[in-house]
Amino acid sequence: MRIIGSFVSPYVRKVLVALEIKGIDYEVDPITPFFGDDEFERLSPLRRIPVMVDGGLVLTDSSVICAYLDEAWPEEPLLPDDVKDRARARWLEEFADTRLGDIFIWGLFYPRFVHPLVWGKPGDQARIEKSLSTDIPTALDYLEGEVPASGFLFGHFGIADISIASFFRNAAYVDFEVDENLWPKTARYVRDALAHPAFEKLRRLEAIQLGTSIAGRRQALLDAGARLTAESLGQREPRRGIMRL
Ligand SMILES: N[C@@H](CCC(=O)N[C@@H](CS)C(=O)NCC(=O)O)C(=O)O
Repeated sequence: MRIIGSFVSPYVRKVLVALEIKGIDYEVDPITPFFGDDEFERLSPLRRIPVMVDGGLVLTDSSVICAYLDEAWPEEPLLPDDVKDRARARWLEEFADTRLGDIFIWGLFYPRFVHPLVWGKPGDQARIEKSLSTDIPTALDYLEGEVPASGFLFGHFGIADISIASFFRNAAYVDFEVDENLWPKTARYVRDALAHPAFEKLRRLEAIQLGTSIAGRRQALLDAGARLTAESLGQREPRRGIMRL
């Protein structure tokens, strides 16, 4: 099982948490999508991460990959048992991937962190302002009505919890924390979800990915216990994405 994509991507993290929970062995090629080569583009026609390669099966999109993992390895299920709960879990996964992805990644993490790093100039400041003043508060108001006061959604830690929590890790990387006076249930829920051992294990690897120079990164990740692919689909020069940028 090969996962292509940086440890710092919320969508890659979602897949890796699912693999950890299910105890499936995997190797990572931790590339940033903008640095993917021609072979990456062949595997990922939208030039997006994560990509999963399992023997002859190639999948992109974190939700499609997690659904495959859950069907092929049904132990430690990611979805709840009840059919209506399953439907709601899928909706919250979709809400997280689409809306939280838009406001926390494209509206905050990308312009504050990725854009200056990859393209060498500041990201869209007006977009950051709009995210912080309007979009993020509105999404948190919604989540505050959805998440439980204790424990996780639908009784056990699953795909909705993983999908939602993953975006708050990236938010924290660009100094955003949920205000517990305004959204106390969400603040507690996110804190507890990100403290799950699978998220915690990955956080240590993310710290290395973020804090180590490119020259020493591979060895530092290996020393920390990451299993990396022998070959990488990364290249030196960035290319524009084809979906947005
Ligand atoms: N719906 C996709 C979204 C994946 C996604 O947007 N990944 C980002 C990295 S966090 C990416 O590859 N962006 C590059 C681009 O859009 O060009 C999924 O769930 O996997």
